[in-house]
Amino acid sequence: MSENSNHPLNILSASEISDAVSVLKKFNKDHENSSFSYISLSEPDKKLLKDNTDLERIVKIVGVDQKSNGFEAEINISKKELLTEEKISNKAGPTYTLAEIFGAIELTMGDENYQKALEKRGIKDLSLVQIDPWPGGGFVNKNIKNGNRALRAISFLKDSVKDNAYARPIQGLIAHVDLTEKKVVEIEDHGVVKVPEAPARYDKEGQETLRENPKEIAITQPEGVGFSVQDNLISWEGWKLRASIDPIEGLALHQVSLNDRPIFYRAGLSDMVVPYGSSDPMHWWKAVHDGTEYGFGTMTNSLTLGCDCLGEIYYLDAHKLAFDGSVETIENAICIHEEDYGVQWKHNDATQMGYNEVRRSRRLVVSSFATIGNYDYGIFWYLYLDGTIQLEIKLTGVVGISAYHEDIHKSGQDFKISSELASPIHQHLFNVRIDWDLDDGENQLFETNVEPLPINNANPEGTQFQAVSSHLKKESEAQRNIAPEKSRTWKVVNPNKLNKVGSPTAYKILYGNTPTLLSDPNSPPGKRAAFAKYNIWATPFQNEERCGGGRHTVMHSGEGGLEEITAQDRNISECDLVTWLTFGVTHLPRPEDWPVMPVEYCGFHLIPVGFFDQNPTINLPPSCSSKSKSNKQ
Ligand SMILES: [Cu+2]
Repeated sequence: MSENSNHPLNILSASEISDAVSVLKKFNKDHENSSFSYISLSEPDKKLLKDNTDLERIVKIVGVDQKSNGFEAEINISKKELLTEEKISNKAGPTYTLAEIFGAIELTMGDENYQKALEKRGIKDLSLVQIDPWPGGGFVNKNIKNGNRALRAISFLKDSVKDNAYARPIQGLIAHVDLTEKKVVEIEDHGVVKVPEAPARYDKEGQETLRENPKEIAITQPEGVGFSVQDNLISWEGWKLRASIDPIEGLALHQVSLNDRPIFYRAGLSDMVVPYGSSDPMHWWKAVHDGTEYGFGTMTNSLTLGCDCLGEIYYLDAHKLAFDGSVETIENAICIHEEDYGVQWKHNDATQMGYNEVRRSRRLVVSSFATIGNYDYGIFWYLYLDGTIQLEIKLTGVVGISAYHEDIHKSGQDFKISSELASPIHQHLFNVRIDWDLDDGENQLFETNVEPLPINNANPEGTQFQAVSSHLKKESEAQRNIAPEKSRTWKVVNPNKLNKVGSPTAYKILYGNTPTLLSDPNSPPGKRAAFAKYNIWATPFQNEERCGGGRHTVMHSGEGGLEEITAQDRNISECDLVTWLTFGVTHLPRPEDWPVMPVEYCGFHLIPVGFFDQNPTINLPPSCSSKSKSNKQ
């Protein structure tokens, strides 16, 4: 990627990040000892950007100072000026920095009472103990002073350096770490449960035998790939979009258009929560916001060619601000490639022998992976030839785990996944914010339900049903859940652009089966993750409204999220529309999820409805690959 290209939405370069930090430290010497969690482009006003691509680059840096106070600074890197610097309220603090996470591990490891609790369990070799710090889920230990930042540390035991420590949870032991005071304030000990013994390695060397290698599938594109990339601008089959990595949201898409018709301006993960539903003392309090508390972008992986990504791949690197103010490059952070996707359309004319028209579908994949603690999440955006856009989240990694004990664990809340281990019931709920720009204008939101018609003279046999659409005109009307029995969908409409049949152009939001939040609305997770109460919310665009659970969520009790954002009940009847889509998985762990979980999927589709006048792939030429072989040839 060239360093000097200047589109306002280009990915931040390494030199821009180091320049920004230098400017910040030059204007405020106190930041020599600050630790950082976030840098991102302050994206320019989208109206300004429409007619002007030569704009100054402004970034936002977030972190915590030496006294654990959060700060947020805006820096003009084009002019090397510090524009603003504000303290972040300690009621709702910024994302944990890696310095705090490592600090919590170190403080726990060095705590005498923690070491004594380990000794009670027969554990003396600290080098084999793995400590995982967790946010408190909105529950604050009584010994943590109001306004201080904190983490809880739980522990696991390895039998060697390369071992999977999650096989041996150290049950009943939680260290409460006050990050502001830099000390362990309590060792919570619920009693000794035998540490499980069986190993659960998932690497090659950890398996007794490996099955025979399946036959190779080689994906080659001898004529080259069908897409082109310039900086972070991707073009493919009429689609144009930009991709970037935001420290909190992870992979974000910008200015998505098809045949020069805008669809949405920006889409990214606004928040995410993993509430646990078990009564086990190791888990009941967990409800981590993996985005705003840890950061999908900060935890993004470098992808490996041929392993993570198969075929003809184009990679984009991302640069992040490390906790110490240096720049880290995540090589191969975003993977771009094409995939064959089976049949796009087909008809076999039964009246004419041999008249068989078939066209193949393909999709462009823009993806990334982030590892947050024991879980790994793939963010996969797919663009299809027929105008469909799909977001798929891939969930994998290692499930939360406890040493099984019949007095602690309850069927229905804790699932035995091996003879020694139980894994608690929990949810993974994602919220994606989409800033629509459908057909370049103001948009409306409709809900469609399909309902049976009453039996009467017009419907004497009760065979009839109909689609009933209603215009959602206020924020309060647009807080809705899926209803599979009514085939419920929502439609984003441009009322000022009509298609050939005279209806406004539109895209519909189509979910699969997806849960909403199960925590009580008055519980800390219920308040902090209120965004997950509804599958859809809608708001009129406001630049600062980016996070469904509030801009900063560390130690907060529910301020600033979608409930507060929509409390004014603003008019959305025709506006610069933003939808907030909640979806996810309620996870009942199974033996097959151990020792590492096969990928589980969730997400949604955005499908054109009258955006085109007919099947937009009708003009696809037939392509019957001569390289395919069968048992007959
Ligand atoms: Cu899970």
